[in-house]
Amino acid sequence: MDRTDRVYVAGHRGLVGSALVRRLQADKFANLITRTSRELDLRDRNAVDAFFAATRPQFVFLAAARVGGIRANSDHGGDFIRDNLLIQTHVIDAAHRFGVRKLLFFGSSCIYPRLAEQPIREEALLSAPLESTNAPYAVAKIAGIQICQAYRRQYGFNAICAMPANLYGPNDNFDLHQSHVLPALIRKFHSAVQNGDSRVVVWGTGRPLREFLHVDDLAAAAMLLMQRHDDEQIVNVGAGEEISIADLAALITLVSGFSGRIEYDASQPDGVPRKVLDIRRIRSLGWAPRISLEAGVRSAYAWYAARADLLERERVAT
Ligand code: GFB
Repeated sequence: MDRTDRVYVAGHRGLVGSALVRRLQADKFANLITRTSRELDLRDRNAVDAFFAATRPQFVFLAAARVGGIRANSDHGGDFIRDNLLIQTHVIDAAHRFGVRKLLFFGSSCIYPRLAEQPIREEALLSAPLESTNAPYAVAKIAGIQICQAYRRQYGFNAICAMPANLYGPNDNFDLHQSHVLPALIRKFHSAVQNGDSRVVVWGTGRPLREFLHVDDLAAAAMLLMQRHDDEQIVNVGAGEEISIADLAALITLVSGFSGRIEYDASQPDGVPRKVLDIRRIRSLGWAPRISLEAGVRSAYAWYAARADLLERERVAT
């Protein structure tokens, strides 16, 4: 991939897509192609074909997806499986038919079995049952992997797949019903400090273990995979470290300066008990995570704090 190549970032306003755009711009890529979902609905096959015919991208980062946290997944499983199947089928198929040289598809660590051996190796895929709270989303992402692998074998299409851990960073979704735990807790603790509240509610038991990767680290990994990985084997991208939800809440307490108490709402689901990726494969390609969880949480908290009022006004307006 060269600085003059036409590079399409699908989903450029989202957490992953916006990190890729920042990285590509910093690396002086001059021909980036982006479309908002209003300009181009990737669930519409004819619109996707027309877009590829008109713009002829040479490289594609497929970061467009319907994503959300544990509640959004369990309450809207139909939307998650339908939209993701449509988006990825249309984009991968059009990329193949319109001569794209290489495509990178982003999956998720939730593709792995609920009780996979930890740290989770890539070979664990499809070896045991999935976690029920996000099975529709996971099945869609697994289908995306299979499409990439089948197109490589049948058509020689160079599609590769990255499986990130739980991501966070700028342009995350801070909506409390839709979001993942890290942005949700940033927002809850920030608002408690602002309002002088004495308690913050954290969902579940606090015991589940999760691995959080700053999205700028993922963007660096994605660039490396685009340059160096031409293989059907999927590649995990994680921080290689795990933390309990209770310890994450303690970290955000420290960062926010909150001095009240934390209450656990056990009526909310815990999801998988543990989810940490084996990252030996991506490490062997020459990548390592650089942003520590504490530094990343501090910067994500500052990013949110600087925009909290604006984000709230936008929410009320929509
Ligand atoms: O990040 P999260 O929503 O998703 O939740 P998963 C992680 C853990 O944090 C769960 C707890 O045990 C939640 O109960 N938690 C505590 C909270 N407080 C909160 C809160 O205020 N909001 C949220 N959202 N959680 C997702 C999948 O699973 O992981 C997706 O559903 C995707 O499909 C994503 O794969 C990476 O890590 O459980």
